[in-house]
Amino acid sequence: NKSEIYQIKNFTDQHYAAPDQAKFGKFKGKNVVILHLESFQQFLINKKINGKEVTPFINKIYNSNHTYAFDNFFHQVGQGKTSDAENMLETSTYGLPQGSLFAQVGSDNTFQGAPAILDQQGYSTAVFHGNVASFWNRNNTYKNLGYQYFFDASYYDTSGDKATGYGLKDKLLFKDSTKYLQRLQQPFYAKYITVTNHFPYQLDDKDMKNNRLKAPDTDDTAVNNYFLTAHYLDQSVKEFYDYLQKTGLDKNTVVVLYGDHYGISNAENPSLAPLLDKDGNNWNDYDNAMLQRVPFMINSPAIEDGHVSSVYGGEIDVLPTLMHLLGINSQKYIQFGTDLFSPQHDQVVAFRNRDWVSPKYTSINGTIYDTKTGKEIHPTAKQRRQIKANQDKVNMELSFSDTLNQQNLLRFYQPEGFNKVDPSAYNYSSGLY
Ligand code: GP9
Ligand code: MN
Repeated sequence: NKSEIYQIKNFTDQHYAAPDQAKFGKFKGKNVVILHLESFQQFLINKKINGKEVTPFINKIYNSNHTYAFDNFFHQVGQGKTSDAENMLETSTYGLPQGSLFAQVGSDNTFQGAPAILDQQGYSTAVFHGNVASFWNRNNTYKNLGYQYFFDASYYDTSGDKATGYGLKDKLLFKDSTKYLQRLQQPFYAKYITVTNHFPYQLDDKDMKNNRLKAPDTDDTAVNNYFLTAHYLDQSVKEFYDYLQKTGLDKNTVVVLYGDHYGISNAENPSLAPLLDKDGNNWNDYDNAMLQRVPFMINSPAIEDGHVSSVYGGEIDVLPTLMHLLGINSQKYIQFGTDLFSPQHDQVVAFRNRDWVSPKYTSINGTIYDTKTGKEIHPTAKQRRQIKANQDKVNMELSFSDTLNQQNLLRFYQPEGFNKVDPSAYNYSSGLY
């Protein structure tokens, strides 16, 4: 009901983390490109297989002094997978305990997320994705998020060998969408959702021939092929960067790269383990949790002090982080994440099932581990208090987020100066002109 929204706002107010003033507004007015790297896990970064880097181009970005990268950044998705990741990044609220938020409430929900916020700062907004618009109910949800344009499969030639299971192959997505991107009014907020590095990790014969990486030979075919499609995705990203550089767009653009969720499941992790110099025969819940790390990078020529930060965080934290970099105050919004660069950033990372990771302790299935060593902890009374405080916060934020979205409570909350999204304003089949 209506009064709960103030309780929730009170909670997010108490957890608000003020921006680091040195970074606030650093990218004001710049274009933003979000590169959603499908099923891309952190272990791929700087990884060599049979003597060759799996993702040499993305590694270059990761290691560049023009990049703020994170190596303790976790995905936090539930059953909604890609769509949960999208929801967290765009709104800084969690997916739902069951199913996909996009699919369950996306058609009617009130959102106060990135596309609408940036639109109201003068940005044009667009999504590029090579699958059909109805997948994950994106066609409806994006209207409520306030996306002006959605270039789905119908905008590209996806015939014959141009697509794999989930749509247009990534290299073609980047190539065939430039004609739309170049017509977007600047500054733009553009999201690319890649698909080729998706289970079952298939490349056709031609792409296989162009793939110089030799797959590992574990006992699990999906694990082996994962490295090949990740390598393909890396080449796709490079080709897109070549375009940005050729057109000069790179100079006034910030690129955010992130992995949406795991590509290798917990059941397959023991087969993956030897490639990560770990013992698959002594594999436990803690090991699975540690593999939920995904890349998060912010790359721009405007960054000169880039480095890899070991701050703990997750997808829920992206929106306030990005808003602050763009010089937009986040305080009046209801957001469950906090700015990764803020000294007050909360490093307890909630998983959708209420497990959590923090720099010191990790709680999985009721067992507490030392995050650094992986050793099980039998906590002292003092440690128990800290662990309980972390767990309480995780429970509270997940249940507040669920109440907010399941009851569509943002319809009762109007941040000052923010205009409510009118979904009927958008028609995605009419194109740009
Ligand atoms: C489909 C793609 C895959 O359009 O985004 O979604 P996933 O299966 O990863 O949730
Ligand atoms: Mn996905």
